[in-house]
Amino acid sequence: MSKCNINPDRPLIVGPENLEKPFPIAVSGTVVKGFGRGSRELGIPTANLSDDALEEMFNECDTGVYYGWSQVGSKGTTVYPMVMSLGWNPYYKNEKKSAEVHILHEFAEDFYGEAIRVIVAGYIRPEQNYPSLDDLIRDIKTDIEVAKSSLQRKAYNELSNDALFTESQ
Ligand code: ADP
Ligand code: RBF
Ligand code: MG
Repeated sequence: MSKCNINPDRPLIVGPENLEKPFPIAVSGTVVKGFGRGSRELGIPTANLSDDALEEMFNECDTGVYYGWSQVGSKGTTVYPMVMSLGWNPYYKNEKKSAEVHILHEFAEDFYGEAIRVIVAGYIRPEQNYPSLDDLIRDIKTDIEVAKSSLQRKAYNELSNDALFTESQ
């Protein structure tokens, strides 16, 4: 899938210049097994968050697609941009809510069971149903470009240095 195949009707920068409540939201958990639907084969693997991390999110957030920063493993390691899907995945008619994080980095190996920390910086769009898998993928590719552009703004970029990613509890 080429990077050019993004939805031209969608803006690449979303949300205000400075963060507004309830953002930023810090979430910590571990990476659990998802449905194994082969999102990896689509080039979009998603680290599924454990239920404890999920609860933190659901108390404050509507379902939908979010963007921000994420770190896997120990504190002090590299922090990468991420996009997150929170909800029911209407395309797949899930019966359980989930939070799935696609990190914008090529990892050499899987990291099931590892600690994951996320700072949610903003909201991109509601969850949608799609006539085809290609349409879903196209919108996710667009979400990725939206996250990259939107995180370049100063207030959003600074979040990658947040204490969540550096300080031990
Ligand atoms: P599952 O249904 O078990 O979540 P996926 O196909 O969504 O399976 O793959 C997710 C797994 O892929 C993650 O748990 C993680 O171990 C691995 N992974 C590799 N690269 C990434 C990435 N860039 N973002 C998220 N997960 C990744
Ligand atoms: N699933 C949907 O059914 N509708 C969506 O609008 C949707 N948006 C997503 C956006 C992003 C950024 C990501 C990473 C996933 C999204 N998904 C959506 C979830 C997708 O269906 C899921 O990753 C696969 O089910 C594999 O687990
Ligand atoms: Mg997944």
